[in-house]
Amino acid sequence: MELSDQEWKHVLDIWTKVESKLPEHGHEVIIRLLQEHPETQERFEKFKHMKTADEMKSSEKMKQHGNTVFTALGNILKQKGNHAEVLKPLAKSHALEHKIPVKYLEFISEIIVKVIAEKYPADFGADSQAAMRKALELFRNDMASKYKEFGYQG
Ligand code: 6CQ
Repeated sequence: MELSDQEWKHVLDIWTKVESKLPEHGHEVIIRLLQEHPETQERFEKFKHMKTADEMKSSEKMKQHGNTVFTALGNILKQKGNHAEVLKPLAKSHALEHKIPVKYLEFISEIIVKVIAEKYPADFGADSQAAMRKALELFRNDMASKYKEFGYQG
């Protein structure tokens, strides 16, 4: 799977907007992930005790994790598909240490697109959304093949 130059431009243009509030948007994605897919909450030692969305919203630690996940994702997207080197340590930790199935990567991808669409409706039209979905699918596919190299079926 490949993205055209135009598709990468869509992805990176919208990402510039996301970067203006990177920790906040990342924080929101985590809250939505844990609320919509409670099984994912079990994977986070630091967050699994949290019971309400309000508790999650007021958590500075969760906001820092929002920054972590979105900084890493931005670094990957900016490689425009040539992300093997950046992906390898991430695939290794998510396969062997955190044990994150590909299904959970699908959950988070869908939420990322939804959250960006809500925040930037005027700048994230159908073409940009389709391009972002494709970039996230490429990311997931490459994570999944690295998972297998590390012996995790995901
Ligand atoms: C991740 C995901 C979210 C928030 C933060 C990280 C939503 O406390 C800790 O040390 C956390 C260890 C950890 C766990 C349990 C961790 C580290 N992740 C998870 C779980 Fe990942 N992650 C995901 C990404 C897909 C877009 C990206 C870019 C990313 C980055 N991670 C999960 C999880 C559970 C359901 C998902 C779907 C997921 C996806 N994650 C961690 C990172 C980075 C950069 C790091 C720290 C370095 C490392 O590799 O451990």
